[in-house]
Amino acid sequence: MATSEELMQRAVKVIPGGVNSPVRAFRNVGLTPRFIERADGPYVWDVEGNRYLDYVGSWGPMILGHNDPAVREAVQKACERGLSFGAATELEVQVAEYICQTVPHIDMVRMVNSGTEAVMSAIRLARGFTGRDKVVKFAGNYHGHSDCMLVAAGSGVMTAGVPDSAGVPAGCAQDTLTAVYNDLDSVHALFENNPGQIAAIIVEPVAANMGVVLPAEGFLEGLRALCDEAGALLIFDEVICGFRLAYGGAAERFGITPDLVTYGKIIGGGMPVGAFGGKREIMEQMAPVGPVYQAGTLSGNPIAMTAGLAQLVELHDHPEHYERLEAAGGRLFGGIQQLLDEVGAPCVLNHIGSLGSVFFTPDAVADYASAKASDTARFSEYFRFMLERGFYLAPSQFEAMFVSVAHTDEQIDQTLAAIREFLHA
Ligand code: KE4
Repeated sequence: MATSEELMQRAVKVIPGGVNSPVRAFRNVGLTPRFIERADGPYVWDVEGNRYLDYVGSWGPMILGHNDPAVREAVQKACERGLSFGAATELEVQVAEYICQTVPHIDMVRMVNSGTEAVMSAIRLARGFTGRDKVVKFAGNYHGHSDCMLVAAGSGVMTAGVPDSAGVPAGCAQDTLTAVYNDLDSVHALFENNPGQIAAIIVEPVAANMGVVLPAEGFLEGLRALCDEAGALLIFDEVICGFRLAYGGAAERFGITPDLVTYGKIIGGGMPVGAFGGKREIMEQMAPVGPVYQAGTLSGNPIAMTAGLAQLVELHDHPEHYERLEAAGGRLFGGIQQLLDEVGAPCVLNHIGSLGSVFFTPDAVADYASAKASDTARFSEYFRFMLERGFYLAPSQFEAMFVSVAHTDEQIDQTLAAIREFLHA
């Protein structure tokens, strides 16, 4: 059996950085990534047979735990009927009906293959529906890697965005305006400076890509009001929050109705699925009915739909799963907060439900600037300490811990014991 080191030496020769997604390279923590060979329940095993309690959960999809029997058996059966047809299927109708019947703010939905694709399509739809070009996003929010979302704030918050990646033309960035998360004045200023030009605001209703940052009291309500006032659309990017913070996501948890919502991760049950949905009058602008084009060879793929539907049905029909997620998250994050208080550690913990992040900074983290003040070297020590003791955390200060239904109280207590040891080391 090859080791992770050996596999990484081979991988870097044929895959850029040895990985198919940069964060997996463990560069932020200065380690060779563990090559994972299998997973079950709350655990993953690397190629050397080391077992880890998994707090990444494939970055969110594995909310029921890995290898959930309901999802696995449905997929195994579906494979016998063929993997992909590139044609309309009854299953796609069932999935769309299920989502529209169970998520109040969705009249229509279109399936795609990733969160990036869902966001890219929703932005194009908002621009097509409103006839406007500009979009507001927030520093520290990540919405996938489509050109117009890889944008940083311009020199002043009022100016057009600047590319946040090589290869993104200024022309793609100039219509993306960047505001400060939890700062409604910064959003209001953009509307003032771009009257009648803003198609949409896109926001992570609970941010999880600068680490977890919760919306301040009134923040989401303020965005809703600003959009209503300006005739812009409010897009909730629920790729992480969707079906996690509640079955209806952050929209349900915070009681805010977005015009469009994007999904990924959980909606696929571990298979590559994204989706965007919302009000009928908006969604009917999509081809082939309306003028906004979007397409995908594997969109609505029968195996992916089978996995996603099995997971959504399991979550929707068993509300006790959400009770467990809240209880498990409360035990873990409540326990971590207690440890931080006990030790007086210069750390801040942000958490909600089964999502949370420990920031290695003594000051409150409410936006990107305060998140970036964290001591990433200290985070790396924490990450390595936990990995060596069999706890698999996201390899970056600016990601989240994901708790699943499969994590037991005993495993959570073992995690807390390891964190206590680290804080006292
Ligand atoms: P994907 O294209 O990776 O399926 O989704 C993009 C995306 C969109 N919106 C939000 C709020 C997201 O968090 C993501 C992707 N999340 C990251 C983890 N922070 C995926 C991990 C990775 O890039 O490998």
